[in-house]
Amino acid sequence: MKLAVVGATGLVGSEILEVLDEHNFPYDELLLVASERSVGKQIEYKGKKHTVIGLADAVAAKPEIAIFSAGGSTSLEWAPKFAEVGTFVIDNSSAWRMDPTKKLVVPEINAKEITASDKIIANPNCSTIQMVLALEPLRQRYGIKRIVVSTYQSVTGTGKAAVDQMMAERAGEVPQMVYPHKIDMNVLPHIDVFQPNGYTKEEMKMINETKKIFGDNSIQVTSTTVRIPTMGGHSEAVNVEFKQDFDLAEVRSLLESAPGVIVQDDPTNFIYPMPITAHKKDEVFVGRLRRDESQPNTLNMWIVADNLRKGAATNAVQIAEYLLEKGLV
Ligand code: A2P
Ligand code: 11C
Repeated sequence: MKLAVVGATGLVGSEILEVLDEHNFPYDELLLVASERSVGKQIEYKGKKHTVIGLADAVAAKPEIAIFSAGGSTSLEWAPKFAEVGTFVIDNSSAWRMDPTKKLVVPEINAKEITASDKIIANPNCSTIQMVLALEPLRQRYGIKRIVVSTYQSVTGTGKAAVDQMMAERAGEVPQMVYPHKIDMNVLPHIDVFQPNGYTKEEMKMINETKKIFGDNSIQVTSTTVRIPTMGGHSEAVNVEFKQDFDLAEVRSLLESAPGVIVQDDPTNFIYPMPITAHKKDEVFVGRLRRDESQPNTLNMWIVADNLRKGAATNAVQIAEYLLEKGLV
């Protein structure tokens, strides 16, 4: 089994390598792929030196699986070339997510939709993944009418250059500006580009991807996505209106038994999810569970996950694991 990691030199790419190692993902050959700038560079991984190769050489090697995290334009151009030689592409970019011919997969929710002919499989946006994973057991039990979400997102979601901007500001150096404003000691109500309807692209991703993953266009979703000067994970305040009333103790127990979800909800002991504790963890953490007393059938919750893990690398590796488990590869 040949496995390619495309974008292996990037933030998500290196997280993918870490998760593959932690999960003991089985492969015979690992191809590390990046842009022409990095071709020939040596990367030490699991005690072995790997030489970075370019995309054309990677296609020629016909890997069974390629996990892509090299941006949308690379995916648009290259994913079909891999698919043509029989590779399953698991793509972290937004390039294919809303294509009706492509599956948008969070394994715990809808991996069973994947068939042998799904050669390009889309990994959802990080802020969408953590929200839908925590909502899924509640959706199954009560049905969802409407979701109102506000996010508090880590600078790691933008990439390495954004981390560098924040750290340079913190050190009193002149930063290379990635954001249109200072990020340290600040909060930006702006993630990705503004759309004609006044929402940002990140907000529209949360709205559209949620409906696609749940396979339900009747769910109403509205979103405000915000960048905060933190690392380690994205946080979300979610207000969800169900179709039926719920019991708070049952909500807690449904979440406690949901795969990939950990409840951290003990306010008297100041226990609730935080990016600092979610960092480097594969799970999604949920807390601050409480009834919205302003309207019926409505719950408030706080959801945190490492955006580079379950929001990107872990979810992609889990899709690859599913392909192996089901004998699709
Ligand atoms: P490179 O390091 O050679 O630029 P990040 O989001 O952290 O900046 O990482 C982006 C990743 O995508 C890097 O591994 C980067 O490689 C890779 N990448 C960017 N553009 C291309 C491209 N045109 N072809 C292949 N890989 C690319
Ligand atoms: C962020 N959610 O935090 C973005 C990063 O569509 O995969 C991931 C963008 C995407 O900035």
